[in-house]
Amino acid sequence: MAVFHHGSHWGAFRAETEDGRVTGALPFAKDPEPSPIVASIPDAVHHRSRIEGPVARRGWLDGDGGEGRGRDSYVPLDWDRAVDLIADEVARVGRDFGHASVFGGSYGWASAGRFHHAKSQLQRFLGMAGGFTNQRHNYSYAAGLAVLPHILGGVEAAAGPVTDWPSIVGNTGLMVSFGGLPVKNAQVDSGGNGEHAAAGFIREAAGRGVRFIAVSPFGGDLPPEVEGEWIPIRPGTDTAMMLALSQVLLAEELADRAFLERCCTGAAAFEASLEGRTPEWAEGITGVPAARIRSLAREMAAARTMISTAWALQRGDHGEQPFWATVALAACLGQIGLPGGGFGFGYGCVSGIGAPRHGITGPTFPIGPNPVDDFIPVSRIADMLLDPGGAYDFDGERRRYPDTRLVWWAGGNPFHHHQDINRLVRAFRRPETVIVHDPWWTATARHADIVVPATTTLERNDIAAGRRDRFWLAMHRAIDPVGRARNDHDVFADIADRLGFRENFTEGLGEMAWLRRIYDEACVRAAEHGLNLPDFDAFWAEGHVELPRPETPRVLFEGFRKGEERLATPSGKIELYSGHVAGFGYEDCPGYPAWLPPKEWLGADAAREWPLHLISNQPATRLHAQLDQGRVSQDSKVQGREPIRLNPADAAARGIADGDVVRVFNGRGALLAGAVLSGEVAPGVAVLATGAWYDPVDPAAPGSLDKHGNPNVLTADRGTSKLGQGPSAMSALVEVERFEGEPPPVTAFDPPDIAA
Ligand SMILES: Nc1nc2c(c(=O)[nH]1)N[C@H]1C(S)=C(S)[C@@H](COP(=O)(O)OP(=O)(O)OC[C@H]3O[C@@H](n4cnc5c(=O)[nH]c(N)nc54)[C@H](O)[C@@H]3O)O[C@H]1N2
Ligand SMILES: Nc1nc2c(c(=O)[nH]1)N[C@H]1C(S)=C(S)[C@@H](COP(=O)(O)OP(=O)(O)OC[C@H]3O[C@@H](n4cnc5c(=O)[nH]c(N)nc54)[C@H](O)[C@@H]3O)O[C@H]1N2
Ligand SMILES: [Mo]
Repeated sequence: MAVFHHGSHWGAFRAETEDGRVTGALPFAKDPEPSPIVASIPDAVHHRSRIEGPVARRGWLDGDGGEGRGRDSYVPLDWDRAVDLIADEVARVGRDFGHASVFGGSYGWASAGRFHHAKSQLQRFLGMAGGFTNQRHNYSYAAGLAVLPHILGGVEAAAGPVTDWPSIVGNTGLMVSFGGLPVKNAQVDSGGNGEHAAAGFIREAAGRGVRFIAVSPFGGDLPPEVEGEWIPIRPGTDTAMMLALSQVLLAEELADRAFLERCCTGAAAFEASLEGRTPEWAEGITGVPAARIRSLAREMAAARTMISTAWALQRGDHGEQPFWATVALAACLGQIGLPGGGFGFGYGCVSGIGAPRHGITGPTFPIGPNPVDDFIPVSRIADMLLDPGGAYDFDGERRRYPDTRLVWWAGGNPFHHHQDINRLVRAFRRPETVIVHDPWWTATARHADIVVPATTTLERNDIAAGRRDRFWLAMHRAIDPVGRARNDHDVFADIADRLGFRENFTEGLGEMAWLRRIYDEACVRAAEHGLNLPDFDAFWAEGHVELPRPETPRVLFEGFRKGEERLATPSGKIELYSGHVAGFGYEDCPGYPAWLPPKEWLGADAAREWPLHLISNQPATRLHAQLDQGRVSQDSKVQGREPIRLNPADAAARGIADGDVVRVFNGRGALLAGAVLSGEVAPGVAVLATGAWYDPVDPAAPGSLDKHGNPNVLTADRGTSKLGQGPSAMSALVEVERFEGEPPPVTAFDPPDIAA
């Protein structure tokens, strides 16, 4: 048996191998709280769902115009032919339609390794091949990324670094979290995660007497050890509660008017907009008793209060508003810029939000320029494909969708991440060619014309270095490539060769030379911060480098509060009213934080037909759709289906028992899931995590039942507003019924038909 240092989004680990197979994944000794999910990695590496070799879709070779995507069989290719076909397509589309017709946004988490990062490899390649249409922002907090620059002059409050946990542990009295502190999510961080510290800091804070309150439709969003208070709320209504809390603070003269005057602009307009926004008004919307809203406002004013709002809240209709209302509420409390006070977005949402760290950028692979400057807001992918040339609004601009001919994805899974998959299926039939690189036969790979089998991280050397993590991790190659899989980089280098720019793409460096170079460049940045790190050979042999924790806790907006810094907003202050946003004239995003009812919520007319609000949160047992084949995810399934959590009263009213297979449906689609009854789910709410692989009963039938439980067959494909155009997955109403009869077997992990 041999052992290899390795890193991943789930944490650092030591891979054990025997006879060329990965047999185990043991946690990293310096990680205080390793994630159990790493145990799934060996299962996935050798799973039957791996793509054995390059293939082309039969209908595409026959010129079917895209009709057969998602249900066709495939023809095996040798690598030379695959590379030729791809090179010819890029050249043809660029020549005949222009490079904006190549869609290379390729959103997705890919793997943690910074060199073999699939999307970066694709985008570097496409930049050199003539350019591509890109995607802007992310599915995580797109509405926040659009609105926060207008309010705060930047996005630090959501992307980090925020006020760190040591500042909270040492100073906070009360932490009020909208959406809770979902530590299940702190098992991961993008790009690598040597230290899982968030849950430990939360326990330490509780031990020091910090009181925790979670406002959420799901009681499981606060770790039980902190013995916090759960205030159930109707999904999608937090803005109303935040406005009412602000109204109480101002009406009862508990607000810090000096702070509002000195550090904010638009406080008077904001206060005027709160006319009638009382706790009684908010109770009718949120379901939270008016008396509790009023008493909470007083408790918040009496303590050093940190407000945390989960990223999830802005993933809904008018998702800009809960973020803006959070800022306004914190401004009324006047503790922004004080240790342990103010607000932050995303505590608990990934491992590194609030983790103490230096601002040193770790090793990164250079992407290079993109000669095409066109982009779409990240989640407008189906709109783009269905409506070439169509006009839309985005953050003050009137834009048009490009005419997409070639879609190329490496390192992402839109048939996991995008809303309204049945619409996406139609959209994916439109382009002339779809190319997908992935190690596994995901639903996205099944919708491709040319499928490129990528290695997994264990089949190559790399470096993980999460931007929010203190560790840079060596990822040692542990086994040979499985099947005929190849590294994305090597495939792009070969395509570049056909197109005449291999040297430019590789810079004449091989894998290890690249790792050495990007490590050395990061060491230069570290030295500028006064840190002298070991040289590459020492790092590679040791398996990791640890950056020390900074000595002083970080406080977001400290310098601004002290008057040492201006914010990059037009006023230089926090904008509770934004003349700029108001000037866009968007009815769905006015110039101040406002309660605008979502299209789908429990107070909408539509709730008479679809009476349950579906929360599709992040899975505790995997990362998105990654590792769904592994033991941790598989052990959580109910009769092979993704578990859906229902309130026992809602289940009883429908004759549903724990462990039943249920059909979940609305006007957009239907799926099967396995019922789990839980008093932690507020009445009228259903919780079904994302990430079960999409598995239609009949891929040829539009809107076919998904046998496995991917919530995105039910979610709506609407932008959050004209400002952010972010994904609004959390605004979806559904109905649930017991599924009668023998449920069809799950076949999501079986490869499609491939000709012998
Ligand atoms: N309903 C609903 N939908 C959501 C969300 C939600 O809360 N609710 N959350 C949204 C959010 S925040 C996000 S970030 C997205 C996540 O969506 P994605 O990031 O697209 O999801 P992943 O499953 O992580 O997809 C990454 C893909 O990269 C592949 N991959 C890994 N390593 C490599 C490699 O080396 N090479 C290649 N070529 N491929 C590789 C993996 O196999 C996997 O298929 O989902 C969004 N969708
Ligand atoms: N294990 C694991 N961890 C992950 C991921 C994963 O796939 N698996 N994905 C990672 C990614 S890409 C991201 S962006 C982050 C996302 O982090 P978040 O977006 O914060 O994660 P979610 O789990 O979607 O939502 C957190 C909680 O918000 C609550 N919530 C939902 N809607 C509402 C609402 O209207 N009001 C209130 N008050 N609460 C609401 C839900 O109960 C949910 O459990 O997670 C990251 N962490
Ligand atoms: Mo995300």
